[in-house]
Amino acid sequence: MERILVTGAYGQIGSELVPALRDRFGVDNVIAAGYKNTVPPQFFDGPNTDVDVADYSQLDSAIMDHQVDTVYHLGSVLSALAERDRKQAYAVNFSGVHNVLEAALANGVRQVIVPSSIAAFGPETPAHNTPNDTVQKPNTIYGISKVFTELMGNYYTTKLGLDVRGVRLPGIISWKVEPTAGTTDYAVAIFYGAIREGRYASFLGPDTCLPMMYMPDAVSSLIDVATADFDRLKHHVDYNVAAMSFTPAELATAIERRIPGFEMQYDVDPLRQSIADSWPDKLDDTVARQEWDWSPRYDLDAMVDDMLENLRRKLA
Ligand code: AKB
Repeated sequence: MERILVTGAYGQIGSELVPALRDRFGVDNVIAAGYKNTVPPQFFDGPNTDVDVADYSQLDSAIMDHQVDTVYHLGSVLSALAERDRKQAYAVNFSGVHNVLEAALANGVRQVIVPSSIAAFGPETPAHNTPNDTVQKPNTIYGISKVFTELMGNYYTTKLGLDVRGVRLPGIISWKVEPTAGTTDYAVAIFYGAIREGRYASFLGPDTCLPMMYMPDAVSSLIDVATADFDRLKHHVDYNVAAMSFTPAELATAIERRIPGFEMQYDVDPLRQSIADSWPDKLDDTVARQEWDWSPRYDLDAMVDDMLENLRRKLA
């Protein structure tokens, strides 16, 4: 039986991954771990705990106390905040990953799932149809931590026998919980601006093309890679997954088609623009399709329709 611990459980992805895992594996078998957060009411149906991933002993106790055999490690400081607070980024993104892997090994955990990101690529990476296996060399703290995560995960799998898996997530678009501190967050904030005020000022320039994905596909990518047949996998923590790529101007046009009169302005933030400029604009995900049948459901139009419908209902 699966006993799953999810770190970063109350964040943008955790808030949707935990219910999906509870549906599939039973509410009592999925332990949501936040850090100094009040437990959101929608998590009251199952077990919750408080874990600082930068503290090995807290992870060790949570895994032991709840007899965990699988960890989804989502706790992470995102790209823009990591540039501003390198100390916190190091504690969470480097020590946190190391602690999770060591605590998993020490307690006989079967599997660890940990997302990487498009941030694991850098300015020297081919930006168009970025291959799965190519030059990485990111120039951000967050990106460096994701390369560290990929390499450590692959090491623990091949050398130490812990089954570690992960995908390189693009910017994630969702309506339940707003992301904070990322570079791709404009693609969520724009929907709030469009519905509330009919306008939005983007902190990325109009032609900044980035890979993006709608939340249901992101949740599927994590569960699908976790449940894939190990014998088919030639990679472990470093799978490109793609769904759509667009610029702020293209997203604004798609919204304007549904909300006539929507006004897009640009108020570029140099920090986040420079991070975005170092990332690919479109990933080639052939390897994930071949090794575990990855296939996304949402393109730009399907995502915009679904976002507007659900966010209008939420904000009404
Ligand atoms: C960020 O913008 O930092 C994240 C990511 C692409 O990993 N959404």
